[in-house]
Amino acid sequence: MATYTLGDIKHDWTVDEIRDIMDQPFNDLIFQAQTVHRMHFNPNEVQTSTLVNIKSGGCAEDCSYCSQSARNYSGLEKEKMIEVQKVIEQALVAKERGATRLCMGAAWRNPNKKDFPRVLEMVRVVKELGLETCLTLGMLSDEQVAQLKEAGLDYYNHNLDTSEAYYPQVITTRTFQDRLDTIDKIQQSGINVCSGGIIGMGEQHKDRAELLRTFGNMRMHPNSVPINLLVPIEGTPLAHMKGKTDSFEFIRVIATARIVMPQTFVRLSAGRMDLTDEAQALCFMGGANSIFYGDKLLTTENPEAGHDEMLFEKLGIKMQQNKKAMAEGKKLAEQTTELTA
Ligand code: SAM
Ligand code: DTB
Ligand code: SF4
Repeated sequence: MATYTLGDIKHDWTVDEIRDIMDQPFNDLIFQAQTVHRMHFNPNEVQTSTLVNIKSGGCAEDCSYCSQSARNYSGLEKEKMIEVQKVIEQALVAKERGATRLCMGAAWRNPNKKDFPRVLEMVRVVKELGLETCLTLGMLSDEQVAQLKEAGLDYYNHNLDTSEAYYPQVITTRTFQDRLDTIDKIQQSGINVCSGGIIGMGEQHKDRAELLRTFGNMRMHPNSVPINLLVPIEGTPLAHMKGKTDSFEFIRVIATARIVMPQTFVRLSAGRMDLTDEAQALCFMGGANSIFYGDKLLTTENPEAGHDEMLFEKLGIKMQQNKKAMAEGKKLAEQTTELTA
């Protein structure tokens, strides 16, 4: 018997409570998750973020899922950081398609001093365009966090990926505690935290419950929790995991995240190429209310924007509106002229 009320914001989850939620009959789980979802959100609205890879490949970390680690043999070329102009171009496309947030990712263990001013500039110009800004750059110094706050960064993404116990099986060049420390710094600065995980790396059911417990017991729940289905990439140590994850298990994790963190945006993230439209619809029923939107993730494919629009249409889902840009009343054409002049 549950000793809490569904929909309450609580920070003292036990792993047994989370497993009881996750393991109940599928229909009961989806019903509970949808009930909680409706207490805090419009059930027919989904937030959309578009990814831009601002620095590709050659990363010093050894994340065994990632095409961008210098230790993996995915065939991805190491590239220099892209120009601000390129970010503007991609931001304009994302905005025109209706995305509300631009998430800029870099294949770094941490940003270096030389590149950082350009990152700050990217935050400023994307904000100018009326999009919300998100960065994911690895670990940050206190000074860098303060500079990002000053530049007006809205969100910082820093995933825990898996349970503390399974973490060393996936990454050895940093610890779970390193990740928690960075998240804590971001949270203290007042920048919104986006932190999630990956399902399908060989972790067990209990590791997924443990990961959700870590998020659920944070002093403040992350503002958004991306749940990624592993994209198995040739040349990475996890390439053999292709086709190994049951989509119902993935949907169970999404629905459990919704119940554990009632006010958090739960993002149906990487891996949608391997999920049917019906499986994705079950994720939305289970309380997912955010996606990565746009034809590409960082280095791999994502469903085409047009396909997502068709799916939303079939489900009667509306994309969350870009209220900031609308309030400013700026026309895209005017901004394009201003920023590309
Ligand atoms: N280097 C930074 C870091 O690791 O924090 C930012 C970029 S990194 C690519 C962002 C996140 O993408 C990772 O933490 C991981 O959760 C996710 N990711 C990377 N490769 C993935 C894959 N093949 N499948 C699913 N998720 C993946
Ligand atoms: C997140 O949780 N997933 C995104 C974003 N945050 C940075 C990245 C997914 C990457 C998938 C594999 C690739 O495209 O390289
Ligand atoms: Fe580097 Fe991030 Fe990829 Fe890990 S996930 S190898 S830190 S880019």
